[in-house]
Amino acid sequence: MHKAGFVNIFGKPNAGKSTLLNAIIGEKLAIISPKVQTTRHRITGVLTEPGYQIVFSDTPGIIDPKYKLHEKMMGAVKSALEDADVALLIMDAKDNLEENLELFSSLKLKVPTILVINKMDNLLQEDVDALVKKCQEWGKAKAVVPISAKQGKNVKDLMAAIVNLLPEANPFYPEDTLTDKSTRFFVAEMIREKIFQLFEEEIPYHTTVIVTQFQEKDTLTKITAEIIVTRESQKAIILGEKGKSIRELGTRARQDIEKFIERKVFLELFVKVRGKWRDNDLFLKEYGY
Ligand SMILES: Nc1nc2c(ncn2[C@@H]2O[C@H](COP(=O)(O)OP(=O)(O)OP(=O)(O)O)[C@@H](O)[C@H]2O)c(=O)[nH]1
Ligand SMILES: [Mg+2]
Repeated sequence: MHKAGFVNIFGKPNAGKSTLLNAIIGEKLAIISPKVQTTRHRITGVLTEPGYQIVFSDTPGIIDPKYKLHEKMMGAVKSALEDADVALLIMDAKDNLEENLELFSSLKLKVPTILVINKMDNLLQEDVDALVKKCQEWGKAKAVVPISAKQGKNVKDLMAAIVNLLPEANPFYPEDTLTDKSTRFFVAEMIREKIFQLFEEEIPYHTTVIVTQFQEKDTLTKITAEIIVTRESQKAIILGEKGKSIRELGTRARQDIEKFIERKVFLELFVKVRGKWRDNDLFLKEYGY
């Protein structure tokens, strides 16, 4: 008997969805930051093991849309709600339980769900146990599993609970498949991650990144990317004094990209101002949303 299915991860911003996807797949597919709303796309990661194949989807954190980019992000959540065979409902152990349960109920999922209590490393074991008990009383999840996605703690138990709920099916993808996203996508995301790490306040939220050139040369890969912002003042901040900030950004991003594609990289970054790109359908489409 072979099992296979789509297991989609849902939760509030910052719950640790992307960290969990990476922990399960064992590759850094999804970017991570301490800031909310880091993930903007649905990102799949395929896990193929003897006896089963799981297509995991990381999704953007669930929010009330404030502009069109948010609407696109919630569109990615909606598509994942529709094709899940199993849903992982993940919350930060320190976040408000009632609020999270209300959100999870509002998703009206008809498929089996697992309630995942993440960041258990921030709690004492007795508090984790009490929280698990309360979650079990909720009654809507097939299983409640406390984990630390960051430390990889209990991820094996979570996997066992998932496989238990998987439908019987043949694999969807060849066994060496890792994801459905392109290398260009991951390169743009790695640059975006560094923007989330290096810049404060509104900058990361007003920024997107597109790869405009990706050329494999003999000894290295030449990549050109554009960083799109909404205002000249943001461009000036990203560039920094005498280009200091963008150089730092470029160095950090290049190191990650080199690790990912296992080649030397020459990375060239440009900053462009596109006012209101987040509310403009044409720009959003051009930028991959
Ligand atoms: N202490 C602790 N921190 C964690 C754990 N898992 C994730 N984090 C941290 O929580 C923050 C958010 O993690 P992400 O994986 O980006 O969260 P997300 O749910 O994907 O967030 P969005 O994409 O914004 O919706 C990061 O700073 C992570 O390092 C964990 O198990 N323990
Ligand atoms: Mg994320």
